[in-house]
Amino acid sequence: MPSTVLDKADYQGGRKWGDVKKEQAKKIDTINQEIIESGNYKEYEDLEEKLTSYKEQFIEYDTDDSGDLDPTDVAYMLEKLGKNKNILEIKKMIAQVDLDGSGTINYHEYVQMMLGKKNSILRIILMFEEKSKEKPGPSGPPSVRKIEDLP
Ligand SMILES: [Ca+2]
Repeated sequence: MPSTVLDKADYQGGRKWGDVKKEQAKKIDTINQEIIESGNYKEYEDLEEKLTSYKEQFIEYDTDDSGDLDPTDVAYMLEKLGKNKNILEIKKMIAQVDLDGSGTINYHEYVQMMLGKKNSILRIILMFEEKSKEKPGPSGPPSVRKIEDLP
């Protein structure tokens, strides 16, 4: 429910805050378009759909709208996913996907983390979350794994 999230944010946080989020969404839309046109990740049939959901996640977790996920943002993200980690663990998780060594995760790094070949703890956690959303209810295969079991 992307648009309602933004609308609601707009409504609650006042105009300026909503504008910042919209501006960010626009920027990421451009990046997503470039990614699609680049032909990278073309093995993913639902690439556009995936990128849209990454955009929404990224904007949601970038709590200070800096354009990067810093350790505070990642802590917030993990907390929302029901996983509390200490700052050292979080810094280690970021380091696994921080390609430019900035200590934060920008959108390019986020996409690379989710779609690239390299595995990381953060990716496993996010993928797990994605899967649990995709297959709701008893029709899916029985799941014995719990989010608590993840590293
Ligand atoms: Ca970085």
